[in-house]
Amino acid sequence: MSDKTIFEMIIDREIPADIVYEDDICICFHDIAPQAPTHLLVVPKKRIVRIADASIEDQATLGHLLLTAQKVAQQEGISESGFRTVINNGKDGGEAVPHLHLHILAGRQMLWPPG
Ligand code: IU
Repeated sequence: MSDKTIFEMIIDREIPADIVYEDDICICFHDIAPQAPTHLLVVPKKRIVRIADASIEDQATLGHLLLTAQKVAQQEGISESGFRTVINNGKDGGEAVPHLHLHILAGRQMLWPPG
């Protein structure tokens, strides 16, 4: 029984995903249960469990996730109309998968406060 997260299995191509971008540090693919017309996840290849568990050694990786969101937003044509980035952390934050990931949501008007 593998103790990999579902995202590590996607990174290792053990399960399929609709991948739109990949480099040495992260991968980006469409969320399987989209909450907006465009819903992408940017996932570091290094398994940082959640933002609360990140350390100073992860600083470059964390910055890379945001710049990847910028790049993918341009690539996917959602940069001009706008998009939202979200990181869910822990139970009250709505985290379901214990492998850090940045949501990119776009294609409809986002609301505030969020649900
Ligand atoms: P969360 O921030 O941990 O709540 O987000 C996990 C996301 O991972 C959620 O939006 C799921 O729809 C998504 N996801 C996925 O894209 N593919 C999967 O196989 C599984 C979850 I499991």
